[in-house]
Amino acid sequence: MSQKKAVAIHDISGFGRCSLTVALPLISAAGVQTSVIPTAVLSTHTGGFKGNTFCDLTNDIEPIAAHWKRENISFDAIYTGYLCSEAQVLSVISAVELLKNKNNLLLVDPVMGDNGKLYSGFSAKYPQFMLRLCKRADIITPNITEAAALACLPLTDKLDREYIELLSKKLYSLTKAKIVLTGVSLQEKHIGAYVFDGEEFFYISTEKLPVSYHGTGDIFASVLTASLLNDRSLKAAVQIAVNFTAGCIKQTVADNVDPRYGVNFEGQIPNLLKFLEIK
Ligand code: PXL
Repeated sequence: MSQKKAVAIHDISGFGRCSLTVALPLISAAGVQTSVIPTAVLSTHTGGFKGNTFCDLTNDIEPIAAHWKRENISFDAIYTGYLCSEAQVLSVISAVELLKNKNNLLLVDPVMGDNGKLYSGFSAKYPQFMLRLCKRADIITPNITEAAALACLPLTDKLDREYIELLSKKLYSLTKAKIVLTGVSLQEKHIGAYVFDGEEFFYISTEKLPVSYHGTGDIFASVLTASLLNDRSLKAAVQIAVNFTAGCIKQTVADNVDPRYGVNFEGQIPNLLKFLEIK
């Protein structure tokens, strides 16, 4: 069997364990040849450090994809994450149009916000640009804040199955992508992913710890991509991503480090290989 190939399209935040500094090691560790289109270079992510540097690579995105196309380079999966601006989303859509075919997977993590708010720097119009990319996706992995912004639905204080399923169905009707809602907590001590594949719903949860770290969404989506490329079903891949992310968070609580430094996924890579039965 030939080795699978993926391309991760994210920024590279030099410090802070998110975006490409997470996607590249995790998907590579899972045995997948992982290429990257860096969309920007930042000194750190934007979640809590002050005065980060920012070098925008929007103008390189489409030419990189066009070069690969001329070289007949193809991918089994395209995985996009944090994108810095509306113009950058449009460039990524152009790159996707060059790299997507009917056999490969496009997984879009529409990173835009959390806890009811968009991240700093994103305008109220930004979610509608991200929706255009989501419409090309096979799978999307929003959290509740991102899902509500994409679907133009108000957020509710009382998160229950009825709301989650309404939100998922609305997003599915807008995108026709499988919806993997992340960070869903229906009971105080549980958190997990609520999935709608267009036919059925399933919820895969784990113990919820009273902590919040940067980059956990990137770990989840990277491991989901890696597991799908290791021929796991969507259900099995979500289970692996939930278990792996929970293991990273547990380890980081034990490490007791600054939450802006991201989570210790490095120490959990042996578990990823175990989950994927890679020897
Ligand atoms: O983890 C998502 C992410 C990636 N890249 C940058 C970010 C964020 C989230 O805030 O700021 C630059």
